[in-house]
Amino acid sequence: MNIHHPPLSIAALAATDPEIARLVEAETAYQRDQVRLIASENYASRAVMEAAATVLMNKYAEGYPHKRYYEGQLFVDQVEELAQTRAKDVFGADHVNVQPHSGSPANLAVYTALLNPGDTILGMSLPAGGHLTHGWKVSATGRFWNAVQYGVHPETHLIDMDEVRRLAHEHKPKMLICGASAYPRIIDFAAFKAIADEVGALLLVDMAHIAGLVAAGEHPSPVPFADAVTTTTHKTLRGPRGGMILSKKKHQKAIDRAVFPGLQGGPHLHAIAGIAVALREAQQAEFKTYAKAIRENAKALGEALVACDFSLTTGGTDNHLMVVDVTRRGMGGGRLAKALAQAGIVCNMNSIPFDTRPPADPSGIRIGTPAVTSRGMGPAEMRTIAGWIDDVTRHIDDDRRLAAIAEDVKVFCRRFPAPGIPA
Ligand code: DSN
Repeated sequence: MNIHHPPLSIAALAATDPEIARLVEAETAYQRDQVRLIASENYASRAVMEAAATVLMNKYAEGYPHKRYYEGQLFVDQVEELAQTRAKDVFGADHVNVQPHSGSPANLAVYTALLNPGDTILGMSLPAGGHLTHGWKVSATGRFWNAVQYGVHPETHLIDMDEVRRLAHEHKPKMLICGASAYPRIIDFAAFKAIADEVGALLLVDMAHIAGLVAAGEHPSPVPFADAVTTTTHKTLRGPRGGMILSKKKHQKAIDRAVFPGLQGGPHLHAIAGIAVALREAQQAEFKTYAKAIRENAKALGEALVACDFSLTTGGTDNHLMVVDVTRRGMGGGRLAKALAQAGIVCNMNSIPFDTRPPADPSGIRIGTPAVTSRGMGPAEMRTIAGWIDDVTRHIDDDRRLAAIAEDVKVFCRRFPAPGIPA
């Protein structure tokens, strides 16, 4: 192959815009030198980054392959078709739309495709672990649709299927939504489908967090059960930032029309190329090993944290993340997340179900293992990280101690090169 592109370099950027170049370099070093435990983040491969940083960003291609509004689509139709074919292969879907710019627009597209404004939807509430776009009141989805929300059981913190069923029968939603941003257990899609069928509702599954696990068979697939499945492409799936909608054939037309021209103009072909590459990576045997390791690492990290007297909502994790109640260590999650960041360990504060603390300093932190697993870290490293988290908790006001941990973290991280980042 005659490759005209030089390896990714920021030499031209540095010459044209040294301020942005300096910030990109600083962020690169930051991503290299920190333990990144944000459950929704990852490290895209160099191949994905190269695909997303190409001349494909120069194209306008409104429409869909072979049905575009502009001439000159000699190659981009093939790019989009490759992404579609691979997505259908990886997830076993009838139809896929790879154009949504991210997860929230993908959800909005499904709503506008399959519902009328004002229809009733039933989704998981944000404080229970759901997502803004599942009908939370500050989101457009909570304003333009009549959103009813279910939560988790007050004692087990597991999704309360009795409550879901009761609310479904009481409110007769046109669409039932499941999928979560901060839920550490397996979601029973068959049970959601049964409830949707009982009340004649459509089922939307937002699998953004677990898409990589689903691709690798490490979480049951929602595809056989759902009318539509939305996802981002940059979390466990390890692609560039983007979104996809998988759906049953019968919804193809409505969903495609909702994405374009309903909500978006030209698709981001450079992102779609990156998605195609990520999906090719997800077809490889190595990706299955990776997804399995994400879960093993989450389990090891969770057990090590429990051994340090932290408690986990639901008592553990089955997937890539955990929500840690830190209050028994005498502090809130906001204060701990800031101190951890000072020590080179990056996560986010998170409410726990039925939290009585304020959102600015809730009871918990959310921790995920997709990014550290991409660096090749394993259970032994998870125990080291848990030890540092414990250490930070013990010395939360000691800036010198936090700085010393950050130095240790940096040395540790150098042993585990991050995909896409020069060592
Ligand atoms: N912001 C994402 C997350 O962190 O889970 C969800 O959209």
